[in-house]
Amino acid sequence: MRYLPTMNGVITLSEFIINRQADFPFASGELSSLLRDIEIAAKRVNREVNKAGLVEILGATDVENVQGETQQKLDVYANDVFMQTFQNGSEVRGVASEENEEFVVFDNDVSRNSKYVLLMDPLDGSSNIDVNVSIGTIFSIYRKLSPGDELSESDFLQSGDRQVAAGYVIYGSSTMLVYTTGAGVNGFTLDPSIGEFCLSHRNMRFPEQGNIYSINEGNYEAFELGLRRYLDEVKSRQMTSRYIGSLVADFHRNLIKGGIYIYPKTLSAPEGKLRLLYECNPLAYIAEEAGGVASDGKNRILSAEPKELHQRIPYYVGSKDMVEEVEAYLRENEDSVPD
Ligand code: P6P
Repeated sequence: MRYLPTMNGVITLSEFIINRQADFPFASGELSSLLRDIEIAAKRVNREVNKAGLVEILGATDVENVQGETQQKLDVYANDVFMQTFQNGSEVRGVASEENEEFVVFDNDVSRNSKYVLLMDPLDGSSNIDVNVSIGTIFSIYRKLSPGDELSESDFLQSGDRQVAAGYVIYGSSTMLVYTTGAGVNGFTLDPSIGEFCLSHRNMRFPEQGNIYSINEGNYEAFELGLRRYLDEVKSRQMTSRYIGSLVADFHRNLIKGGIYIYPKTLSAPEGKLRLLYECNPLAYIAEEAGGVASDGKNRILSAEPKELHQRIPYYVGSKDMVEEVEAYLRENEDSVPD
């Protein structure tokens, strides 16, 4: 007799990945295995992030971990956890991380034949840890381009359109993993009672319109004229300003409620602050898969041709109508002399 579920069961991330793999008949399971490696590392980082406040309080006594090592700064710790997991998992040939100047190559026998590379910001917004504000991990996965077991920087300098998967983990009031492989965006919430990420937000969509704008208005005077006029306009409509200072947290809230996140160029930082490869591209992939838009104020983020690993780019991401409206303000004022 065929089993017929008697209740709407909980679907774990692992089950979801396996079910989805069936949708890709030629999938060899490596990407599924890599996504599960990310899940394992996220659980380990989550455990330490949740203690961070305690460590901070105890920080004066030089907290040591069980190996007798001095407690590392959490963003370096997170980087180590992900790197160790990827090395053990052997599903990526190499990783480029915000925490490492150069990309890292995994040279064990299995990794040598891996066909993927990964880029990540292991713990974005980590300056917020000691004030207990949500932080996040951001990751982006590409197929390796170099032949055989060779690997070069060009394998990491691919446009965002070529990503095979991307996602983020948000360590907040709950811990969530949100990702896409190009067939929509799904969110999984960690259930600590069973230690599993469980499907909680199926087929996430950016509301086309929103009422929230996220930007550091402390830099208002340094913004270009079109952006200042846009901000003046949204204030006149009494829209809601929400800026956490943690990209993943602002992006996640806007994805659910509708809104726009802006980190623009300024006179002193003409390329803005955020990194193209491991912050803007993965979230842009998620945004577009969820019906949103991501641009540098003029051009689509996912079309940008990277020149170096840690390059920055101005960033406008969120609800379609909101990004398109601010782009119009920028276009109409791009040649104007500032007020
Ligand atoms: P500012 C965190 O350092 C970060 O990269 C993003 O997570 C955040 O949105 C932004 O920088 C905050 O930067 O200059 O407004 O403090």
